Amino acid sequence: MRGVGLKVIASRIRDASDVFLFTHEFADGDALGSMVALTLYLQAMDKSVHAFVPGKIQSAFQFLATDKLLNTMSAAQAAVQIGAARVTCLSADAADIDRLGEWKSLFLSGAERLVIDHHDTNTGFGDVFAIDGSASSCCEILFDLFKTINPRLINTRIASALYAGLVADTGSFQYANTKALSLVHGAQLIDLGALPDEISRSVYESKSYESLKLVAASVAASRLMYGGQIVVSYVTRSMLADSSALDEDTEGITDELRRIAGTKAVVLFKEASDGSVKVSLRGKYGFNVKRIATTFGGGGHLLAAGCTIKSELGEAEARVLAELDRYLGPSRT
Ligand SMILES: [Mn+2]
Repeated sequence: MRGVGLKVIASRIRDASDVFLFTHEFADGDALGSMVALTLYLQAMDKSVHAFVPGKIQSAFQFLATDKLLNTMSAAQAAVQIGAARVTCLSADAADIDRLGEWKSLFLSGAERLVIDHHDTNTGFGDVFAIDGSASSCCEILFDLFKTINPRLINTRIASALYAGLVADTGSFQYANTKALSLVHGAQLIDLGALPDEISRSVYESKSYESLKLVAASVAASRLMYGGQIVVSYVTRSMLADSSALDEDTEGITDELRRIAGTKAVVLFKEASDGSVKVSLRGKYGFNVKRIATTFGGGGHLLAAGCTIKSELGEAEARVLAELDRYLGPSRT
């Protein structure tokens, strides 16, 4: 654990009366599970709490009541409240401040800024931070935090949100970040009422037909490179339009591509609506993709990382491949 540790974060939260919560753009299961769990837990502590999630919230997590609990306050209302009261801002699961998207300046205007994260690349933004790169998910850290504050406040809904984040970030306890402790935490959350079958169904079997068509298009467009070690694929604006899919529907594509035997890494180039290219990287067999993401100002974990390149798709691909050449040699076929 880098930073202040959970006891200090716990005492800052106890002292707060108004809390604004923040997480990263394209919020995944861990990000949304963290926001829902924190909202419910802080409500149970009788805090005034509002969560600000950038962009649109993916529908797969509606079973956690994301529509009722998150993004309930407008930017204008938030600005009024943060000007009138002492508001503690807490970011969870965001590796750097730019990932807070449109809510970055709101986070910065808080009276106090706390950061909880499990991304090794997090350099510790905010006034006080607790970063545990060995935790599988931010939800695992929050579970410890809630136990530190008062374990009796962890009800079934909070346990379900934490379990959802744990399942999402470990790929159902399959990825290398799955520690013995992750399974212990999973078991404890089931004891507290989380339903593993219901949550897995919601996380993995509640995709829109459009998102599946987008996965199919991206698999069809993929290329095996570097002697089959790397699979590269794309999500272009026209692929999104053709499948009637949304930007957030790109979630499952890397999971599908990483299933190919013999591949060490997946590189997915996604054309964003603002003209930049979002690059998602997934490694296997210990292939470090974080070093590639950080070269382009991104971050993440050893085996799951990402970055944004402000250029058109062809140039972004050329730059990332040039970086891969350094590790895999110049033969791209
Ligand atoms: Mn996470």
